[in-house]
Amino acid sequence: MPKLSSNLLQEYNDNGYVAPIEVLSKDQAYEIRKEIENIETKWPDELKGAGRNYVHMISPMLDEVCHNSKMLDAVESIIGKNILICGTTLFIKNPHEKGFVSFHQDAAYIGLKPHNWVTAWLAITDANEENGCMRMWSGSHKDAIRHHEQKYDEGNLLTRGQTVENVPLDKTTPLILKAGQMSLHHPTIVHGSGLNKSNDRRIGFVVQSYIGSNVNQVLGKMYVQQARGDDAFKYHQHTKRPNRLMSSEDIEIRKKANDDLQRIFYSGAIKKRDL
Ligand SMILES: O=C(O)CCC(=O)C(=O)O
Repeated sequence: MPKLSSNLLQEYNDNGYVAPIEVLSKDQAYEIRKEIENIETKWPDELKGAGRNYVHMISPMLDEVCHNSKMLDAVESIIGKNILICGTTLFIKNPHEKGFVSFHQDAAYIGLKPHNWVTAWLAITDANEENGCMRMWSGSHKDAIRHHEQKYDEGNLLTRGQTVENVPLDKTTPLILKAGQMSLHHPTIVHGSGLNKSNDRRIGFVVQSYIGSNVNQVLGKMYVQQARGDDAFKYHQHTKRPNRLMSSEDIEIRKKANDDLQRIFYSGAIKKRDL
């Protein structure tokens, strides 16, 4: 199936997100889960805290996912044909842990301008209300950036616990996905997610985000890969794609990229914390 249909594109424009979009089979998603868990077992420190970012730089399998044509076709319908991958994040919630994501707008702290970008959330496991799927406040992307409290609260998977307060829960929609499906969301939609109350992990692999090549990073430096088209603007550092798991060269570049990303995430913050 090529690009997003006009109905789905309309849905994205009206609601600020669109889902589900079929990307991988359940078995392919399971292979990715095994890859993530293999890295966690063999390199236990690599995916912790800030290490949950830029995993596509050290794993050819996760890199390949970012270049998946079904994802890129849908993304192209939204941001046009010159597409860069400017980051990835693993949002993992283990059972019986206190992980959650406060309601926030990505554009409030990511520093990417103009907002010609879109975030792809790929379910590696099923994501549902029991295990803490994302909830979207439909239509909230049409308003301006809201005030975010910096709460630094325990269990919050966002660096500083950025929070839009008083979100009407009854106006939010759970984004239920099967393993292998993805959602796309707008830079300014208010969204968050609750606790994992199931007995299994909830794993999302998130391309955060796909950006048009006209998008600059106004808070710091970003490391990108060309996914489609070209990059006439040359705002960002281009990196090569990994050709084997955890090569020392890739680990080193990823470390630099992560250090720079932390500077972006903590830009203007009053303090830092160990996630
Ligand atoms: O995975 C989650 O629960 C939240 C992810 C998120 O906030 C995002 O992808 O922008």
